[in-house]
Amino acid sequence: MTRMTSMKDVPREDMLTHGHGACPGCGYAATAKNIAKMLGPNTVVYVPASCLVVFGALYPYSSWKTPYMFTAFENTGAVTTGIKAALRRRHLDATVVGMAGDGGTFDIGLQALSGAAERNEDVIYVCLDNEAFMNTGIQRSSATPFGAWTTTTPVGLEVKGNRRFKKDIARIVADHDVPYVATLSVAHFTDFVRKVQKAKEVRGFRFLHCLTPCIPGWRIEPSKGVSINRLAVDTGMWTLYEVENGVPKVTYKPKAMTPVTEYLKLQGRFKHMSEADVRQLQAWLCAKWRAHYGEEAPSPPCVMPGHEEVLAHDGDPLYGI
Ligand SMILES: Cc1ncc(C[n+]2csc(CCOP(=O)(O)OP(=O)(O)O)c2C)c(N)n1
Ligand code: SF4
Repeated sequence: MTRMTSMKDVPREDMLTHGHGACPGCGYAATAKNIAKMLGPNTVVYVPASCLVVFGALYPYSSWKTPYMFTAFENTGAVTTGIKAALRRRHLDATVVGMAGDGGTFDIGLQALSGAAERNEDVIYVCLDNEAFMNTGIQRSSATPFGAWTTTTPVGLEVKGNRRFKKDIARIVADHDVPYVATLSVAHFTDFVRKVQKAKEVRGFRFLHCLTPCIPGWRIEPSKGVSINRLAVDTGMWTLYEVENGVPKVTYKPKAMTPVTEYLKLQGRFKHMSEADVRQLQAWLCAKWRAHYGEEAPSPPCVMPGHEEVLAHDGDPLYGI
């Protein structure tokens, strides 16, 4: 089968159309729209509680041109499974996709996600990762990066922002031995298109993990989302890879590692970070760089401070506030 590899091959018809209520510049909306466009009209979409449920369809209005369903927050894996089973029962064939936030995926929906992955259900699970529970007012999730301000990881005298490092959800899902897992960025659009197309073709459980900048949550300029996505890859905050039938492959490697400060300084959520915290985050990225790319991380920017001091607390994100 011919694969689409560039912007001009993307279908013109939108499945998530104009009239939705996302903030201008929302990376979540751009990603959902492009994925839905490539999956096409023969698709059933499920969205759990999240920004997308609010800006995409509030009864009696809807921006979806495909059949669309919403029930609850924690069950994307279970509901998509049920939709696929119902279609099969009626001898209908359609792509079934669930599009959930990071809170609904990394945290509250993890059990249903793991169940669907373990059963190798024939659905696509998309995680739109804006690195916090944005819809309810910017609370931390286990996708929130180290150092970020959120309303539940505030900036106090002793602790400044989130103390935990981001969970690697794509690796967790890949460890269920599913046919296809990939990480996506809209700033790398050819790679993005190819991965969605592959997910559409493969049968069994597919997981797409997408980095989606949030304007108020990241405290960024609406025009900066795509460049921030690109910087996320260049600094190692986001790695573009796929795992197909258990075989991992990096799909894009930056020529050089950009210091993480370039990424942090565009976003208000990091503006309080101390030099020690920035060094801590840089060290974590350097370890990640070695793990993903199988090569020594460059020095500079890689300098290793001690890890223990900052992580040695009782697990309460409000500790020390
Ligand atoms: C069981 C349950 N707990 C809490 C909520 C309230 N709630 C609705 S949306 C949301 C946040 C969703 O966060 P995320 O999945 O990251 O998506 P985003 O808002 O960032 O799009 C929460 C906590 C709910 N709807 N159901
Ligand atoms: S709050 Fe963030 S994720 Fe939600 S619609 Fe606005 S920009 Fe998009």
